[in-house]
Amino acid sequence: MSFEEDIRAASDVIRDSEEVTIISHIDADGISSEAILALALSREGIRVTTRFVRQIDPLTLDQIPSDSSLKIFSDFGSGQQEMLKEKGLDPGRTIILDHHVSQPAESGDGGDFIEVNCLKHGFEKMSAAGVSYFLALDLDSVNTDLAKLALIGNIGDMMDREHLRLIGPARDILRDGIREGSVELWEHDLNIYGISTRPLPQSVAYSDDLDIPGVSRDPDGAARFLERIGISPLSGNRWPVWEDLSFDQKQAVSSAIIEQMVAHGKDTARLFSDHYLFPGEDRHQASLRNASEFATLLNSCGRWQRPELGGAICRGDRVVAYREAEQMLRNHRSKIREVMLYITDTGVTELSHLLYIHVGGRFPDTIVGIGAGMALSRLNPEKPILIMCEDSLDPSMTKISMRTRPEVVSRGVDLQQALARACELHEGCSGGGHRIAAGAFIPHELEHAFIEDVNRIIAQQYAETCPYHS
Ligand SMILES: [Mn+2]
Repeated sequence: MSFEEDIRAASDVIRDSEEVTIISHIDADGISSEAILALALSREGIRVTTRFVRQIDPLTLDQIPSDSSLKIFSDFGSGQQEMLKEKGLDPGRTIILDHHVSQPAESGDGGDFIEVNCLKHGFEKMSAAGVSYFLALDLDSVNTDLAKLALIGNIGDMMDREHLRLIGPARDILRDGIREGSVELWEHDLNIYGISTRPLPQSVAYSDDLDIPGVSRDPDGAARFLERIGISPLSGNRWPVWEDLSFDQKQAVSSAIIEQMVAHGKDTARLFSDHYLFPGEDRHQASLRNASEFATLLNSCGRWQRPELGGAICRGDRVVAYREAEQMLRNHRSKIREVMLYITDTGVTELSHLLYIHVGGRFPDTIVGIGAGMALSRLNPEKPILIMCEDSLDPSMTKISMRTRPEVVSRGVDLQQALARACELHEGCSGGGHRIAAGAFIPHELEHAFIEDVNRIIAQQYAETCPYHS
């Protein structure tokens, strides 16, 4: 069946239902995906209840009511079909909307869930929010106003990072958003994060993708660099954000950065990327004014066990939920900074093909991966980083998070595959994710062997991509 036919099969079942339970993931993609589904289904007069969970496992599956409602799993489920079957979910009354690698039961028993997975149709650069959006559109073409939420989910899952723009069906969602008026595309703009909230020197200094001599990882150097081109703090000594600059000022900054990079022989291939702006959002609520910062806000809600707060913001709450989420975002940022500083101060252990560190129970396991990603740009960005911590739900288990950079992925490294392969070698391990960021849960006592395996598998990945590499 084609992607469209899979969508149609799912929407037919939904139309015939009076009551739906959505089970969604707690990250930005899961939260926006849930909001798209809940809004679209409510518009059809369907009663919706939602459960947000961190991952699908026997424990979280117990939270799902065993009533007659249609169950929709979003942002997971494809890889857990056997478990869903074991838990007694009726395949004919269960829809899976996912974009992760599908693992139907080997017996062929259990692969009969109603599944819409864009990855199966070759759409690698679309997330669950994208799948949910196309489903919403199939229910009613009026749902194009949900395009904005779909973009947030896609950006939250970094679907734009490899090509520095959205491609494929995600690009069609973007077109809907622009046509509908809620989205503005800034094409081929400077590849920095925080264009609506971050003081410019910070934004330019901490771009993951740019290596600008004298500027990168040095906000003071970045400030001096900007002042030389005539960009200076506004009144009250506050630096403008990228969004505040005029077209000419942006041109001046971009040219100066190119000049500086070229003069030092740096690769400028990742200098520009697309930005997705939301002009309808208030400037005083700047973290909602572009897709990547909006996604960060949703992620922080999920990571601090308040996904429903993110859900309320997706549904339009700009007062109570927004205020609380902003507070959470501030806390989120300072905690991630603590993780990052802990990693850089403590130092990592370096193996031939990865860096690793164990942070024990010092930090919430929901943010260590992000902290590791931030630390990576200050360590040896050539190698992926693997961070371990205690699993908050089960202290006998270790949670593993891995992060790397787009250049490393383009050389053949696939973290999702590396962790999945290592999990196959040991009992009681489970893992998943994406090429650039992935995670796993393993029994505490396997840590050492597991890391050695991951290191060896990554070495193999390099060898497979570049067989003559010495
Ligand atoms: Mn996702």
